[in-house]
Amino acid sequence: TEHPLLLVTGAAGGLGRELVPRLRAGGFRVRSLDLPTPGGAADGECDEVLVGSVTDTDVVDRAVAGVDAVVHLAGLSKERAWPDVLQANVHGTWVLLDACVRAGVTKVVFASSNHAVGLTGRPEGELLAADTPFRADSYYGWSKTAGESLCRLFVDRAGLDVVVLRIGSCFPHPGGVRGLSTWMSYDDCARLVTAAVAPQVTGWHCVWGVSANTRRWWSLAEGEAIGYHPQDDSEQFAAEVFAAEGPQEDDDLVGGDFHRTPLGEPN
Ligand code: 15L
Repeated sequence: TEHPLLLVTGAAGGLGRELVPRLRAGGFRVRSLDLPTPGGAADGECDEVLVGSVTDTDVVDRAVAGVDAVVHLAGLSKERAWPDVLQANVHGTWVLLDACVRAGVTKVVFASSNHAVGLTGRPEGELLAADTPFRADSYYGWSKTAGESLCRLFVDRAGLDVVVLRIGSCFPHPGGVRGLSTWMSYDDCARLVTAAVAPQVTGWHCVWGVSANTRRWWSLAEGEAIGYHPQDDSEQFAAEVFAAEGPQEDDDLVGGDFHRTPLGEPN
């Protein structure tokens, strides 16, 4: 189609509401799915709006019908109690993938997180590959390893084409010293999703979701291989970050301080 139709789950979340207008400006039509969120996607901001849970098979079946690709952002985005993480992030991902198979939708982009490998040490003088082994730092991070692994099963057993994005810190600004390494601008996020949904990107891919930060720890090679060419660099914020925080680091791990929160306690 001339204007491919994307389902964006979690479209009313912090990332979704920044991503959706950029995707629409880039020529995509967007169907959104999210919980009834105050201030969520309003009429006119998406081409089609569906309200419901990604764990609700009936809603998800309607959501995936006829779309060219799915961008799966829905889920809890931080540490939460085990049953909630399991239901929203793990079961919700299964409901979605299973619905895609039954509907004949083959292309899925999965929003994973650096916290899937959050206990990995920060490298010096080298960049971590995008397929760095799982080393979750939290139930939240573990749920992303489970989601990645479930996606892989659906690639291998059901013929889906999945791009897993191990997203760093996708916010308006890097926020702190760690963010100078982990930041991904919203514009680069839209570039990455645009590259990932392209039909010629098939099979299994796992890439870092990060901008071209001077201080990044993560390889851009895997992203470049699918056509992601980031244009932003957190270095433009470095002076103000160091002025506010000083050069000292918090933790020596990719996932920063997530490992300091007791498992299952909201952070
Ligand atoms: C994440 O996975 C979270 O969703 C986000 O809120 C940030 O904490 C981000 O990681 C990060 O590591 O900065």
